[in-house]
Amino acid sequence: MTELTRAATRSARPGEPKYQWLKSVLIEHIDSSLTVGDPIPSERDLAAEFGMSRMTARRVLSDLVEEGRIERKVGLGTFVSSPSIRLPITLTSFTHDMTVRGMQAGSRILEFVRETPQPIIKQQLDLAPGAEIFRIVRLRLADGEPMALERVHLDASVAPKLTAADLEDASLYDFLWRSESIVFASGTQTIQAKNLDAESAKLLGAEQGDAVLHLTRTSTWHGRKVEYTVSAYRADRYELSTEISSPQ
Ligand code: 16G
Repeated sequence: MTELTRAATRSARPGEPKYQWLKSVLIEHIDSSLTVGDPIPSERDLAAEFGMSRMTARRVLSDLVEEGRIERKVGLGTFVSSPSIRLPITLTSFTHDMTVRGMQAGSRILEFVRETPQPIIKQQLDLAPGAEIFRIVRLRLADGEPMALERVHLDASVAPKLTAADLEDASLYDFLWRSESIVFASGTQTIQAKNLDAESAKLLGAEQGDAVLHLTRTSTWHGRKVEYTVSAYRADRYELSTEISSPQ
């Protein structure tokens, strides 16, 4: 008897439909005994072990795939998948978004330079001639795992004392608040689906061509555009969510 069938026998409820029974047993087994990447028994093994039709076992597995609990890898089998992180579309920081999910936010700084911006950035931030920016490229981590690549362009005049050391595993938005009393109150954000290039894929521990959520954010402080950031979030780990309301 496998660990799974032992758990199933313990939790069997008389009269419960087989579909429901297998689904709750698998969810309980994934949550209590398995971790991301562990294999799930095949539809044929489940049907034999649980004394049900393959069609019922297939339906349960398909539902769990749809719910993001497990994933099928062609030719290899079915495995426990990483749960998606639901991100609200608000003006919060990466550190905040991970902290409220009980995860430890981190950063690897790949570039930190103060420079005269490219014309496109100058235009995005409405900068005066001669103005400088901080261009900061960071790999963002959650519990040590690469999650997103961020390219921040920050109007240097609002935080002239900022150094790379201030952002070592630390929040830019926290620094702006503590050091300059800056809190972004509004902005715009656009979201596109893109595929990873080879270099970004390597940094994110993904494959070239994998899907990413490409987010572009402009953040405003006292009516002034201060931050223009382009980020690539791993599409296998994130889903975006927003409140919706009627147009009236
Ligand atoms: C988020 C923002 C990014 C901001 C960063 C600050 C998106 C798409 N981007 O990742 O614009 O610079 O948070 O994070 O949401 P931090 O305060 O943790 O450094």
